[in-house]
Amino acid sequence: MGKVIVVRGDITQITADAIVNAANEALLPGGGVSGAIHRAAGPELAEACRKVAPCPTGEARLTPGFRLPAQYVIHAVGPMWRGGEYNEAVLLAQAYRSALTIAKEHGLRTVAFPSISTGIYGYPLEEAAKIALSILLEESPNFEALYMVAFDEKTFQAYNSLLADLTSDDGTR
Ligand code: AR6
Repeated sequence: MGKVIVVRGDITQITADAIVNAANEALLPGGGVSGAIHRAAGPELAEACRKVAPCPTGEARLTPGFRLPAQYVIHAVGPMWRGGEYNEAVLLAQAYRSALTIAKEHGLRTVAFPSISTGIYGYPLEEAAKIALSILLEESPNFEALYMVAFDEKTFQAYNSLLADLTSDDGTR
């Protein structure tokens, strides 16, 4: 059975079969983790994105990783937070599931995620973490390892303590 591992760091430095990008529907470089991934991968990434764009919210697209240590980038589009009554939770879950479906289709064994939608898109961290980790735990048997890469301490703590709660076997969950 595969593992879900929360790490603190910069996803552009992670060696995995694929890293996931928190992308926008146009698959344009943008800011946040997407900007960082495009800078590290080089200009070929924007060109590859152009060929597979657009990507509706909740879906994902695969490109090579170019100059990244990761072989592939899976571009997943999470929802913009608009107060919680616009299907945000369903769309966020779909973004994670779509990324993992593409990974399985390509036989990828290790995939690293950023915290999709909780930066520029404003999704509340704790709620997003519950959705993300429940899907990663459910899908982990299909992979060698799934990583959640937290860029800042607050995100790291939120995912780490929730993962501990969700995987404790003392019967309290
Ligand atoms: N490694 C890992 N996580 C990172 C990194 C990094 N190098 N840099 C930032 N994060 P965001 P969103 C974290 O805003 O909310 C872009 O312009 C960040 O701290 O990147 O889904 C896209 O093009 C946060 O925890 O993505 C879209 O237009 C998490 O990554 C829009 O922003 C996600 O924050 C998507 O917004």
